[in-house]
Amino acid sequence: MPTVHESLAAGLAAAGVRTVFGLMGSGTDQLTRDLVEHYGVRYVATRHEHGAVAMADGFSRVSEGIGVALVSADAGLTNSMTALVTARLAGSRVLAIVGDQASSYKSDQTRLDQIPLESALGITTIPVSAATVQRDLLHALRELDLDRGPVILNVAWDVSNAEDTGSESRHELRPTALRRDYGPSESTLDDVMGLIALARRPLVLAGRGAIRSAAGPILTALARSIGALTATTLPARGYFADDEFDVGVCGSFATDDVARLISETDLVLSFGAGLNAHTRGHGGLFGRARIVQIDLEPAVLGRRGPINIGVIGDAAAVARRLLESSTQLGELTAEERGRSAEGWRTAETKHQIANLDKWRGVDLHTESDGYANPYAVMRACDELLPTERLVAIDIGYFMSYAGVYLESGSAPSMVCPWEYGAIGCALGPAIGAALARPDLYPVMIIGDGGMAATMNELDTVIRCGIPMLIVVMDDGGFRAERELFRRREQSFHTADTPSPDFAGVARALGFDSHTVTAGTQMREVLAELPPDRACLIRVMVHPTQPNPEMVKAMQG
Ligand SMILES: Cc1ncc(C[n+]2csc(CCOP(=O)(O)OP(=O)(O)O)c2C)c(N)n1
Ligand SMILES: [Mg+2]
Repeated sequence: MPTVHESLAAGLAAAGVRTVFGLMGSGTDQLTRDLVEHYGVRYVATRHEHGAVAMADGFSRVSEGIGVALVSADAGLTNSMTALVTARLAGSRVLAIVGDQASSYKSDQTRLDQIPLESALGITTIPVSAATVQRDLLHALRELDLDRGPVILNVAWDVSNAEDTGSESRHELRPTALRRDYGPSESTLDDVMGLIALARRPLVLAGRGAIRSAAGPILTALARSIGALTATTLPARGYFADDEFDVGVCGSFATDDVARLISETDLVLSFGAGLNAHTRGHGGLFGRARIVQIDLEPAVLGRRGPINIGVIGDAAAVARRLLESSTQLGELTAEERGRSAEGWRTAETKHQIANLDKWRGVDLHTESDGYANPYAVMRACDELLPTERLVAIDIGYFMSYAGVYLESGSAPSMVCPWEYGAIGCALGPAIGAALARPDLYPVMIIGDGGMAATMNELDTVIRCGIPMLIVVMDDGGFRAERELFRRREQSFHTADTPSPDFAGVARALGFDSHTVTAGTQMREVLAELPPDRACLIRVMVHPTQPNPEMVKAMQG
């Protein structure tokens, strides 16, 4: 009879897991070893459990696969909590296998009662037992397949080492494909078609859920059929790159010209987007447009703001049904429809979109001694880095420089793990995403505060041989906090923390590194950048550099 850890390893391998992230310890060490030694699974050893879960999260955000993290009991769990909550808020397909103490240890006061703690995170928590281990894993995989967010498998170490007493009734572990099997009623779709028929300027908006359901071609066909422009959320950036009627990113990080265009819409068809305040431009972007939100997860519908119709269903499946109905609509004359058949896809709009220039009006030149102009730095990145790139952005005042101005490659290639608002949230996901998508050149934009909070994983970048470019926007402290103090007309020196020499630290860890104090210097450095080596560039940014996009975003 196999042990529980052997059965878990076999089940994970059978489910197609080829990469796991972890920091081993009580409850997960045997499983880690089995996965590597018996199934050839790639084990990414992280320096902190936060990193393990964050990397698994990033891995799942840009790939079809699930992200698997293995962390140990007690402090392994508590160390991973910020990343677990982030994954939960993002609905990421993360399987966290968490060790636990044997039940006989539970009376020891230093031990946590883990199950209530895990459940309190709002995450589906499955305590693995020796009699049900295979069912437990199947249950977890099915939850993940249904996009119900992360799952914790809690494995006490005595259970891990026990015999799998249910193994006699072994059934084949095959992830299900239930998620596309159900859809909305005819009458709901009729209501949506009613709004489409009336709309003069419809907008098809795609979020991560649309990418997950591979809805791209069908959404483009729908947009063409109903005369809609297309747009994406920031994480789905680039999803409609080939459509000449695509306006790009919708939300707080859209340029003013794009925001003006989007605000003319009278119907938003949102596919797999959470429609949070950022996407809605803090309420201002969609004006009085009607909003139809389509999502697999009922709880998402209308959660972040008013909508007119909520449709439960898979993005591609719903789009296909709407496309079928819209074909009939296309047979009506313009008069019968009350608007032209081309809708918003007119020659004039095409011209307007073709002439969008995100750099128009941006001050790329003002620079004080010793400090680089951050817009010039972003422009250098945008123009000189390989275009098929992954872009990860951390949290801070600097974030809109990359959010607005740095394009990413074929979607999904944006990693913005901002759901829990934690500084230092993005390096782990960037590493996980880079390992999931070695075809993309990984670029990480982070502040000095965020870097200091997460730099323990720099070494993981090197050990994994990831040719990542890390750009640290270093303004010697917490610019976002300075901004809040400034608004209250208070002094902000408490938000200043002089940075260490990140370039020197990175060099010691094996990175190429540079310190940049001018936009032109950034261009020179990037022009010489070897694409196959990890590199950290410390960009010195003025401590009170104004950033109108961020001021706007922070007002909301
Ligand atoms: C875990 C955590 N602690 C504190 C904060 C509050 N906070 C938000 S932005 C920020 C500043 C981050 O500094 P840095 O990475 O240098 O970016 P900057 O704002 O300076 O551009 C802080 C401290 C937070 N969001 N998350
Ligand atoms: Mg800073």
